[in-house]
Amino acid sequence: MTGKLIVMEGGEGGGKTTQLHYLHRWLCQLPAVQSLQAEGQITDIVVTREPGGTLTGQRIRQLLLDTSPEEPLSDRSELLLYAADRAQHVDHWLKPRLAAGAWILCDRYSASTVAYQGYGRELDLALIDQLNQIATGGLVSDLTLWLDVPVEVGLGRAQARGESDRMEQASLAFHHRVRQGFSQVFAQATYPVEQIDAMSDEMTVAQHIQAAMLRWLSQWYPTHFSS
Ligand code: T5A
Repeated sequence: MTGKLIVMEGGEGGGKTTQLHYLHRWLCQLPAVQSLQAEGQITDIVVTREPGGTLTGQRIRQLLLDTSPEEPLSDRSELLLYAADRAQHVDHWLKPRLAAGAWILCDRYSASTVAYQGYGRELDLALIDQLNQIATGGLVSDLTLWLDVPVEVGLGRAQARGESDRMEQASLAFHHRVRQGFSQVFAQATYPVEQIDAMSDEMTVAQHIQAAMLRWLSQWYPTHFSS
């Protein structure tokens, strides 16, 4: 793989989607990034998400987030649908672009399944680990940015937007377990993780993310980014 997979993770309303778009705009405007593009070291900088990064994934996303399904989704069905979405995304979207040299900014990845289905739904963590292995085909992120915010604050932001989806409607206890799950997963992660305090206003959070990115960019591309 010659590109970079940069993942944004966290609970509801942490501001991942907002920050992914700020990050995308900021990266595209950096002179050092433009040089890397001119030299052909980066082909493209693109944004995607899970669930729903592919056409098949968009259909799976509808099944997962529908608030009034014809029949309730069981927890195991939910787990398998997230895994199917990821397998499709990895094979048909992420791997080909990474192989071509793209930087991919991805809204959620495998840690979400451990946090939500493992800790939130309390499904077997070893089974989830195996499923993640199958779904990712071993593809891990080059950098994960964990936007951490207290559960009540994040849910409050998500609910202030209006309608909530099926996952947002889960109990407060569920979302507390999810936050605990992220903290456990990232404490044991074998890939780089930067914890970002997402309590501040959007611009301050964006600055924290940019500072974290610059630390990694100067490791990855020392000739283009001075540390
Ligand atoms: N899921 C996903 C699993 O259960 N297992 C899995 O394996 C995977 C991959 C996805 C759902 O699926 C679950 C997790 C999710 O429940 P989604 O719609 O993609 O559904 O949900 P989220 O990823 O949670 O997206 P949200 O849009 O709800 O949250 P974001 O992206 O963290 O937050 P964002 O940027 O949309 O902001 C939310 C609101 O807060 C405001 C924004 O303007 C917006 O109104 N905001 C701020 N307000 C104050 N201060 C800040 N710093 C703010 N930043 C944003």
